[in-house]
This record gives sequence, structure tokens and C-alpha cells, in this order.
Amino acid sequence: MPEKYLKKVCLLGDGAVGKTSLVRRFVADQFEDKYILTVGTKVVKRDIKTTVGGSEAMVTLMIWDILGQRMHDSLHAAYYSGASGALFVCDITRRETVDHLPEWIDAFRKVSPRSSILLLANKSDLPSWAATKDELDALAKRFETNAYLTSAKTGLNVENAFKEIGGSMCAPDALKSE
Ligand code: G3D
Ligand code: MG
Repeated sequence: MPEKYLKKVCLLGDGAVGKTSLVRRFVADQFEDKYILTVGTKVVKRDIKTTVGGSEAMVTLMIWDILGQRMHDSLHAAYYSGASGALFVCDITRRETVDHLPEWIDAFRKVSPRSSILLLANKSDLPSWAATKDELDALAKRFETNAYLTSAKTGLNVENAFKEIGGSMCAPDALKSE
């Protein structure tokens, strides 16, 4: 029997970068141009198979999609608490959403210092990028993680990103010393 885990992961980043679309793509494997706006926080779950310490494991991801976009909103601390990881999303066609990533990460790390994190540069299907993959890799390195180019529209790297965060949240070394 594979080991079973239950982990909370938050989607964070500026408004309209594609957080809700990424969750929809991952959970329902679809992208819709029109959908009902989430009110407050939406929590969805999906089971994934991953490998932890070389053995197969099943992880139930509890995915928290936060509607509030103001990163210093004190309510955010409650949303972050208990999270084992977070996906930090920017829109690669809008520079300011990339520049805001460190603030989102710092705010999250204050509440959840030992969590796994991953950076997602979404909307990579669109032309006119405002940042290069090298810049995103450098930013990810600063936070000791990786960056993925994603597209909720085409599905590019959506599965890969959730599987990577799922695996790293369960890894025995996931609890790093502060
Ligand atoms: P948010 O949850 O971060 O606020 P949403 O962002 O998921 O609501 O997405 C905001 C807009 O970007 C939506 O368009 C959505 O369709 C679009 N979008 C999300 N991900 C992608 C992507 O990967 N590629 C492209 N081309 N568009 C994307 P509307 O027009 O409905 O506001
Ligand atoms: Mg949303």
C-alpha cells in the first residue's frame, strides 16, 4: 500500500494572473473563458500519485484559491496557516506581477516559514513576454526553488507543477530548519 498524505497548498499572486484558471485546469482539466467568480476562498481537492523517498505515495492536495488580492490583508495569515506549500503565480506578460512575487513569498513565509514553494510564470502561451525564463530561474534560485512556465489555457506544465509541489511537500526533508 502506498503511503498516504493530506496537504494544503495555497495559490498566491496578483489579481488576474490565472490562479483560478490553473486550479480549474488541474482539477477539472479544462479552461473556460467564462466562469463564476469565486467568492472568498475556494478549496478544491485532487489526489495525485507521486514519489516520496523513492517509494510511491498518494497525496490528497487541498488547494486553496484565495480571492483577496491585497497581499498585506491581515486575513491572509489565516488562509496561509497550516499550508505545507504554495504556488506563487505571475502573468509573464505583466512585469509588475513578476516584481511582486518576492513580497507575496515574504508574506507567506512569515506565517509558514518551512513550507515548500514553487514559482509559476503563467500565460506563457501569449506573445510579448515581460520577463525571460532566465530571470524567473534566478528569482526562483534566490528562494531555493524552481520556476515553471505554465499556461492554464493550453495546460502546459500544470500537472508537472502540482506534482512537484505535491512531492516536495511530502519529502522527508520538507521541514527545513529556519
Ligand atoms: P486570478 O484567479 O489570478 O485572478 P483568473 O486569474 O484565473 O481569474 O484569470 C484571469 C484572466 O486571465 C481570465 O481572463 C483568464 O481566462 C485568463 N487566463 C488565465 N490563465 C491564462 C493562460 O494561461 N493563458 C491565457 N491566454 N489566459 C489566461 P478573463 O478574460 O476571463 O478575465
Ligand atoms: Mg481567482
